[in-house]
Amino acid sequence: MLRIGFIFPSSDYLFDPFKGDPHTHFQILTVLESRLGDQVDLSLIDLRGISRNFALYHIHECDVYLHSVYTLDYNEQLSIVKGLRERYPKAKHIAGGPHAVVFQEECSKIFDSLVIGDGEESIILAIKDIMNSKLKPIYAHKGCVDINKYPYPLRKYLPKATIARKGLMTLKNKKGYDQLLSTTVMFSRGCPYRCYFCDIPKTKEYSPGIRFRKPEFIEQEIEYLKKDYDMQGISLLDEIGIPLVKKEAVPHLNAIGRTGILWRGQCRVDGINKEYAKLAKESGCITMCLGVESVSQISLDIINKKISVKQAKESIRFLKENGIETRIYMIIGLPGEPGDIVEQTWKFIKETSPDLVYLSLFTVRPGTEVFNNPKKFGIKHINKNWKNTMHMFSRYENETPTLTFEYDKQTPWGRGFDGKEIVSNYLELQNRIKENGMGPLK
Ligand code: B12
Ligand code: SF4
Repeated sequence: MLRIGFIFPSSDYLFDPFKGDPHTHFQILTVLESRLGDQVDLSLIDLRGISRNFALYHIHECDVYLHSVYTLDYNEQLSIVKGLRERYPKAKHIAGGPHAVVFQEECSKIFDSLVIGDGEESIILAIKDIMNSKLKPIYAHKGCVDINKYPYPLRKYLPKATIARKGLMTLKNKKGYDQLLSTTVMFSRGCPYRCYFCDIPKTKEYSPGIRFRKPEFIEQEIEYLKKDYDMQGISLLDEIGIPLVKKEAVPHLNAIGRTGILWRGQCRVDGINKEYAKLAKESGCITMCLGVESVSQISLDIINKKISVKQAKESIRFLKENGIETRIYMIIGLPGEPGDIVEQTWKFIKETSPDLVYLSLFTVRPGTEVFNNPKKFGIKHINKNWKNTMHMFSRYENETPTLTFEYDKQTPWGRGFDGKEIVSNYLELQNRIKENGMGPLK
């Protein structure tokens, strides 16, 4: 029996790594189990909460280790592979994930094999090849797999207490929701848009577009979570929380609604209209987060967001009218921002009155259009120290953020802000948001 361990790194840069779940790992392990059954012994090696220095003590011997490489985890994963090679020299290491897709050459020197693009079929091939001592250096799957062909991702690879937990459904305006047993879910794969700051375009070269789980499978998965884990709430991590076409959106929401579960989600501002807001509420939605990103239409256009500030205002209104707690994601430091971005952003927040505002500082991530063509965005320098490419709001309570790039003095849209101005704009807004009780909930 081949022992396969999928390692989930410490994620020690996150405020609370247990807010999320290892969905890639659940999916790949479930597929391996359904296709290779008793030929494999599978485990999810969860290093969250464990100090990087002691990680190796928590990793048991396997014949194959799997790694999903994110930029912020890359250095940790390098040191884990190095340590494991010393300890278990015969074990093979297979990697996939966003960082491996962008830096294939570099990653090929570290891992024995790379899985690029959708991994379901490639991992079966790779494991069969290992069984026949014929592992190839790369398994690239061009085109999309049909995600409805595979069983829903099983959670049994982690203890029950890690899966069903409290604190994910907390509301700002209503008490008691923090006590609901809940988890995160993913009902889609991919995104059809091409925002220039977003880190999935390279992945899209392999698997373009967006795919949703069929309504009946969504229902089955939620029923499984209710039955085996007593789940009362789910947090949808899909970036496009509601399918883009009406004939898919309505059955999708109805399927969630039939299960009677409470849910929270996120979507683009053009993903909500009057009808969807009402349907979402009826299907159990208690809070929705919208990607407003910026109140500068020029910035939105430069980053190819393909939304308008007017749409953002309307969507916030539709959600609030339906009693859905409304949260917005915003970014400060984007190309094209006007000199009075702080005042314009504050005016927008006061006027639309969202319940919470998650404000991030713009970070340039590898694989994005901005990273690949900085000149086009008036950027003269990008810092490639990956550990700074972190833009989470909860980090800056006791730490002053640093920018990971520098604008030219003169940019295609006028004067470029210097780093200090951008950080000061960010902190000023962050303070106002906090003082007005609109900051992220703890
Ligand atoms: C859900 C999600 C999460 C979840 C689950 C993450 C996970 N590791 O499973 C949580 C909330 C934990 C999370 C956390 C973070 N995330 Co996240 N996340 C996503 C999201 C929305 C979907 C990923 C997912 O689980 N999809 C479902 C699975 C089944 O599909 P998949 O991951 O694409 O994997 C398939 C293939 O890519 C391939 N594959 C991938 N890896 C591997 C590995 C092996 C061995 C094999 C065989 C195959 C394989 O096979 C899978 C099946 O086809 C993506 C955006 C996106 N649309 O892809 C961002 C995304 C991956 N996250 C991102 C980031 C930045 C983060 C954070 C660092 C957040 C932050 N604070 O800044 C943390 C990192 C924590 C961590 N250590 O994982 C970036 C990654 C950028 C980068 N270059 O690293 C993305 C691309 C978002 C973005 N647009 O910027 N995330
Ligand atoms: S920012 Fe959102 S809408 Fe834009 S490409 Fe990324 S996931 Fe898609």
